[in-house]
Amino acid sequence: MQKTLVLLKPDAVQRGLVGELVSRLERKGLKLVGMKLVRMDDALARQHYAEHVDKPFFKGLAEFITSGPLVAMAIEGEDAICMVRTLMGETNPANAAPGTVRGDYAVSIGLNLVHGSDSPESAQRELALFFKEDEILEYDRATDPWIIES
Ligand code: DAT
Ligand code: MG
Repeated sequence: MQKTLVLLKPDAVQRGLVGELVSRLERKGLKLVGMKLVRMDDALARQHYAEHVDKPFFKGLAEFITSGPLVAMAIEGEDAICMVRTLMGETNPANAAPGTVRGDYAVSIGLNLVHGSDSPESAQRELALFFKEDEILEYDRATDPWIIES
């Protein structure tokens, strides 16, 4: 089992797509183990996007990501990191396949609706930026209709 951080970015909240995007993760069978509405500030943006701080697009990225509330989620599942990235689609919506979030709903590389951690190390680091330990709940396998115990 893996945990990963998913952000429904300010454009998703503003466009009223939160329900639809949460629904896509739920229908896939991924488990929601933490969720909150967050307004990122500059300091958090620099920490979260540490790998991009020196890139030319960082200023715009930071302005966008701090521009309004976003939904932060802790998502759990087998291969959750890769599954979320596949559901999101390519970073540039021009290359994102139909059926993915970015393929279906986005036209701009900046306003691309979702974030998903890209490795187990990033997931651990990023989850800690948005959630205290006790804000991520233990997932109850006993009630999971996707799991057949023999
Ligand atoms: P991803 O969000 O798919 O992990 P990333 O980590 O490379 O992509 O970049 C983080 C975010 O930064 C991305 O969602 C949108 C923005 N971004 C990336 N490359 C960009 C570019 N060339 N121009 C503008 N924004 C960019
Ligand atoms: Mg990334």
